[in-house]
Amino acid sequence: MTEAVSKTICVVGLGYIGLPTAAVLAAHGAHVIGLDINADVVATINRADIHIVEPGLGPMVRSAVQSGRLRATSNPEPADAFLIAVPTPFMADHEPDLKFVEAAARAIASVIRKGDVIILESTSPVGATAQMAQWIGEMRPDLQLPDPNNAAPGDIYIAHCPERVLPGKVIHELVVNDRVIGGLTPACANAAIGVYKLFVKGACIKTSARTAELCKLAENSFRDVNIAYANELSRICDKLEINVWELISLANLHPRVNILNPGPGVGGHCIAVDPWFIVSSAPEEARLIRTAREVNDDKPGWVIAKVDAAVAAIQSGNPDGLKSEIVIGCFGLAFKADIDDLRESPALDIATRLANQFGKNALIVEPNIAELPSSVAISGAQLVDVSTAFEQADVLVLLVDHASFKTVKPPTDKIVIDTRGIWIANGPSD
Ligand code: SAJ
Repeated sequence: MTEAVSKTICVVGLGYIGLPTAAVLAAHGAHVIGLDINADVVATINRADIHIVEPGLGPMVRSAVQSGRLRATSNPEPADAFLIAVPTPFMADHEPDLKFVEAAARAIASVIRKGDVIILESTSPVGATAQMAQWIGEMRPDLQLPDPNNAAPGDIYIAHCPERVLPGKVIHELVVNDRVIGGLTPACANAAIGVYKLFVKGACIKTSARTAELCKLAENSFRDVNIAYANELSRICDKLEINVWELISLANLHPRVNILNPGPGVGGHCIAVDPWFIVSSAPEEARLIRTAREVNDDKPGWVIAKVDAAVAAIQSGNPDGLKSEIVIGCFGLAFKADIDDLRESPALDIATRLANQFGKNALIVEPNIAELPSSVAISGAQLVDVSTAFEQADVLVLLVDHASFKTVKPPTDKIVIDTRGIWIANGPSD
């Protein structure tokens, strides 16, 4: 892979990772075909528009489409390289579900030509890249697959290069982050490096596909374990009546301590999911990783218990009052600050449970969405602005540290449950 201008790259899956990657590749001179099964997504992109919120993405997609360097389709077309960025969720038993990877691999198989590079970017359990190669091989018995046990080169190159970008900073991190590039064979890794060199300014580091797979899972599990520590501390502090935010800021003065922030739980399609892929591969060994997942998954229930206690306190102060008159304000639905992504969001989980209990008396403030999700019980709640919730709610539950929430102060006569530590003071001021 040399000149970007002569290369056609197909990005499979135009979601939170695929679309920015497609746009960045196009901005660096590649001809990009975006492949997605969703006709609405394809139509939106071909209108030079976007269907997700990510800073800087809109203008980039617009110019990529208008310049003719990016085009979306639902029909696989030949390309020099294929980057697969489809979801890898888990099933009810926490086992990884590779059905979207399989569908993507089978979809592109018929258009793969000798010399093509196929890269799995989706976060995957160890062995998934080899499995993907097998699916391609089943569809294309005419192609010699790369084989780590066979010195002869394959007809195509297959690699895993996990995406590592932080939602909210995707456009920047796509270019500057280092990439771990794991080939089924060293030749596969080299070919994949050629693709990333088109747009990555960070280092492109070569390894095996299996190591790259576990590397990504280990990164996100590291963060999950550390957030679990913060979440556990917040429960300990609550029990001991100590301000956890003050405690953490004091502990972090130690030069080798860096405790993360407690919250309402851990969300997103990555950190709340990926550690389970390690647990599933090594259940006996992954004890800490499993416990961290459980600690973080328990946190929404703990927040609900706090709301229940606040409601009980209001009722005990007003025995004639009806529970149905109590109004709860939930601030934030996204899985983290300043994005619109609700996937695996603990805030959405908590707000949904409160909507189940309080119906239209559950007021939701989420500045990044125009309407409440229709598919969940939360639709019985009301989407309102900050001042309405401040005025009408008896209990204010801060769930997401959106920038716009940091600049407002809740009324002092309301009960505040601040899961992110932005409305409560850091400790004694004098
Ligand atoms: N969170 C806390 N406390 C913290 C930090 C985060 O409660 O101190 C919560 C957030 O509110 C959110 C969740 O954790 O609910 C995850 O947020 P995040 O910002 O830690 O991570 P993601 O999911 O947005 O992105 C992560 C990143 N991985 C790491 O930082 C190791 C990113 O680099 C990956 O590319 C991404 O996962 C991914 O796609 O795998």
